[in-house]
Amino acid sequence: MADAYRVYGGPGSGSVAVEAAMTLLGLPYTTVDAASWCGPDAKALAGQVNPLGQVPTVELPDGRLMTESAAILMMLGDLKPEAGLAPGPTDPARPDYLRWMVYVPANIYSMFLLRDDPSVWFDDPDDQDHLRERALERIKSCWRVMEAWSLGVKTPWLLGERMSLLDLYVTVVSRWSPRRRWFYDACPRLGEIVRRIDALPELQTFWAERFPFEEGWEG
Ligand SMILES: N[C@@H](CCC(=O)N[C@@H](CS)C(=O)NCC(=O)O)C(=O)O
Repeated sequence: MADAYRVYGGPGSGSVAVEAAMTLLGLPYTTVDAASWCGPDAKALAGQVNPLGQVPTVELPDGRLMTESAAILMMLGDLKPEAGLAPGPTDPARPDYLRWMVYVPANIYSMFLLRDDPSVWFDDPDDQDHLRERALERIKSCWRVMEAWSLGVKTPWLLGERMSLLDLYVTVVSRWSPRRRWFYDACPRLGEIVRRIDALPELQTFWAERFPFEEGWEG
């Protein structure tokens, strides 16, 4: 597919948010399994396209590379304004969109490297366990902050009457630790929104392939 995006990622990874957005926006893409859990060569594959060896990394149709999940999502949303999944520059919802699209990776997604590979910071296993626990506490407190903001939003979706890529992004990231049972309990308003995204008919085939609702998936 000459005009297709190539998404380096993996099932259950941050690439799922990008792939789901492309699915909703009708953008053609192919996937390359490059998340560390996809096999022995995956990390090296990710390293060929991203100096940090991280996914998602996207090769654009013109061959340029793009990293950073939120930046990729915002670029895609702006490419297809007619889809209404991203408030445009003059939309009153734009400040909240930019704020929370950056908040999620800056404060929550970034904590997962501390949990997945604490040896980057500490050699001692006890220190590593401590870092893992503290990172999880930080993730929880950051979700609570977002929940408190969302309680003031009286519309069906986080940014108004229309679903946006922010709702989608939160849906994917909220499937990771501390996982959904905690999330529904601590963040009921966000929980209601992500469950609506989980249930979108147009994403059911996609979820089954890339982030299936398997036994015990909620934690
Ligand atoms: N800031 C990046 C973070 C990406 C990230 O941490 N991806 C994880 C997989 S979900 C990863 O590749 N981890 C392996 C590593 O960091 O070495 C983004 O928002 O896209």
